[in-house]
Formats: sequence, structure tokens, C-alpha cells
Amino acid sequence: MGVMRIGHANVKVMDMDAALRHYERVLGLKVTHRDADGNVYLKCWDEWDKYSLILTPSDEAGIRHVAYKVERDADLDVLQARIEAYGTRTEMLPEGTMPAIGRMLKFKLPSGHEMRLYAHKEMVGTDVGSLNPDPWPDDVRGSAAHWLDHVLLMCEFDPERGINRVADNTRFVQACLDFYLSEQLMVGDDHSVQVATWLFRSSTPHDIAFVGGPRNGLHHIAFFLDEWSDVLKSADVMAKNRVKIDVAPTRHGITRGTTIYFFDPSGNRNETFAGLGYLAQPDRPVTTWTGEEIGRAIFYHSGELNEAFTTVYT
Ligand code: M3P
Ligand code: FE
Repeated sequence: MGVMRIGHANVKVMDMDAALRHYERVLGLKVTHRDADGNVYLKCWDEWDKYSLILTPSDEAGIRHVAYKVERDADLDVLQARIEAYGTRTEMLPEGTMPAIGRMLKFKLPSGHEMRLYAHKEMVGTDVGSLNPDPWPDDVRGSAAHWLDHVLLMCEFDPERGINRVADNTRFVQACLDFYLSEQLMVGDDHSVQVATWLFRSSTPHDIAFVGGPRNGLHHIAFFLDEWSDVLKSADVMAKNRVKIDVAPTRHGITRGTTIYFFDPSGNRNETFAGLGYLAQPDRPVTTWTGEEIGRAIFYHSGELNEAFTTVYT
């Protein structure tokens, strides 16, 4: 019941041909649909629903909306009532508003980021099928990402002015959508200010994360790989394709994932990361990182967070 997992991200790109080369060649996604407005829809080989990434032509980069899939259509009515009772306006978009998707519940997180929920998306199957499948397909390119795993949204954070959209969003998704908090980064003299949170509905450490910054935006969309050797290969693929790598392969303290950050040609940050981290269970105690340990929390080996990592985003 309720939210199962991330469904798709709708990202703005400034040069569609360059974006497609990136998401197809470097990440290994495949195009499954195009619409009359020039939007291109793609999926990863290990996803069964028709698409997980929508590229929208634009004169700027960034995210338009992120969508999560709920288990049953009736969940949309239950969640709509809860979100409205929380004081947030919603809109139910009729079936067909987006290709291959049933009705969608649309609303804004307290930060202003648009979120949509849906229960139905056309199922086209994974590239290995579901009858006596091989472990991986032959014709998958580049990093061969398994699936879109999570998004990290940058949220306006200015505690001196009493603005903390990280805390606001966290409270909202916990209260309205039953997300569980797995990890948090606390700053301030008594570690009482929540500057970053990681939350889950699936059984992995995060399906969404919020980090405080100077303005709202997209920090990254992340794609899942199996293991550390796949992360190394993913970095090789990036080097071959002259992709701008932001952070070379390393490990997060938070979530324990092994990771690389890099940019698509429009400057949208991507992540490929490997490992399930740990089995996230609703009754697991929240892991807290304190501000003094922020370096190790984010980049466990170097222990250093470069300024651009939390100030440069789309
Ligand atoms: C992750 C992750 C930031 C931390 C990022 C962590 C932006 O991306 O997958 O755990 O500070
Ligand atoms: Fe991430």
C-alpha cells in the first residue's frame, strides 16, 4: 500500500542530441517513446515499466518533476486526502496526461519541487524478460545502469531567516507519504538543525534525499549498478566519452554506496552508484551524522567535501 518506488524523473536539457548520446551511450538507457512536443522517454534495461527518464527540450537545465509509483490506484485517493488535510493543494491529472500512464496526483513539496504519484504505467518488460531470464542482456551500452534509483533535491536552507525546506520536506513525506527516515545530517551547536535527510519506501537506504542549499534545485539523479567493479567500469565509460566527472569513484559514509558523480551535457548532475548499502527496514534506528563529520559522511575516504559539490547544481 502507498508509495513503492521512484517512477521517473523529468529533466530539462538544452541540446537533445547531446543529451541522448549521453544517456544512451554512457548510462545505457534506451528510447521507448517520443511525443509531439519533443520530449524523449527512456528506460534502463532492468526496469519493466515503459520509462524512467523524460528529457524535455529547454533553454535551461534542471528538474521539472519527479514521480513515484504507488501500489494501487485507490492509494491515490487516500494520499490525496492526506496531502489536502496537511494543507497542501493537489490536482488529479486524468489518465493520458502523460503517455502510457494512468491518472496522476500532482502537488508541490514544501520546497516547491513538483511531485507526482501514479499507479499505472505501461509495462514493457526488462531486456531479459521474465521467463527463464539471463542475468544480463547482450546489447546494453556503457555503464548498463539497472534502474533509476533515487533523486536528491536541493532545498532552500537559511536557518537564520527561519527557512529549512529540508526539514519541511522531510516532515511532509513522512506524514503524508509514509516515507521512513534512514539517515540525517545534523548541524548547529547542539546538532539540532536537519540540513540533509535520506528517506525510503523500498528496502534500500533511500528513494529520495533532501539537502539544504542556497536555492531549490536538482542535485542529482542516480542510477543503480551492481557492484564496485561496475562503478570502475562506469568511470572508464565516462573517460572514453569525455564526460565531465565531478567526483571520481569513492564511497559514501551515508548509505555506504560506492559512487561517481558526473554531469550530463546540460550540466545536470548524475550519479552511478553500486551496492544496496543495507536492508532498510521501517523499524531501523535513524543514523545521524553530525556536522563535524560531514566530509566522511558524504565522501568516506577523503573526508573532504569540496565547496562546489553543494553549491553547483541545476
Ligand atoms: C548521495 C547518496 C550530498 C550527498 C549525497 C549522497 C549531496 O548521493 O546516494 O547517498 O551531500
Ligand atoms: Fe545519490
